[in-house]
Amino acid sequence: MVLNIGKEYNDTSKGLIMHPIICLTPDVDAERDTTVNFTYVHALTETGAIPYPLPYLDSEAALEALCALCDGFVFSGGVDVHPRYYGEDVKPTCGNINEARDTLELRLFAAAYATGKPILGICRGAQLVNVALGGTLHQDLPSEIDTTIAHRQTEPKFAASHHVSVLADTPLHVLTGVDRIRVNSFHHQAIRTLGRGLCPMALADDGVIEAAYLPGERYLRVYQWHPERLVASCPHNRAIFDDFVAACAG
Ligand SMILES: [Mn+2]
Repeated sequence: MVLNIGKEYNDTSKGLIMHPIICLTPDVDAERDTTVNFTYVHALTETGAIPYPLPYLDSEAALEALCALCDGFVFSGGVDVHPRYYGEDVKPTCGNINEARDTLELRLFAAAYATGKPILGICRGAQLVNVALGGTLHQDLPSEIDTTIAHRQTEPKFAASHHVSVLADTPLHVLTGVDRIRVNSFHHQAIRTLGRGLCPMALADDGVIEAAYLPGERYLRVYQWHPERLVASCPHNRAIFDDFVAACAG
């Protein structure tokens, strides 16, 4: 919620710090009960934001009203998006699907996108955002591309396991100033074709799109890896959250 008390509230030279409220998508169970993963909460609070875990809302009016109150949106990791949303049948290699979560997040995306406020997608969240913008996914990366990279790493989730190349002239390159970042990786799906307007921002060495963004004024960035688990160990991943939270506070 942006308090309407003017620019002074966000003027750090006066020791005042803005804490943007960021809507965080949860996992949804069969009862429509929701849970959030603490690592996202921690990354957001570490970088100055206040996470608001989204409940399952079946009222579109409530969802729109909530979007008006929040300063930004994080679409979090989780199970596979139903392939019907990109015009495919479910292949045997597709993983678990959560239709309630698909419904909630696709509704949220539409309402959030309409506000023009910053959007960050992580792992499933990257895939969800891509599909919401008309893109498609690999239903099962290991069986659909030729790769030697273990995108479902066996290392602990806080450990980086493969490199990505950061593409020149992208926001991630401007932000980090480096051409290569080591990232963690626990996904068996990935973006196959990019949604409307999305541009690649980082690629794995096998060509998998590991990050993408919308050029222009709007802040919409998605990451296939989990920067929220690397904020303490990697300044580049910390910068991803710092930058997003600053955009939400702006
Ligand atoms: Mn990967």
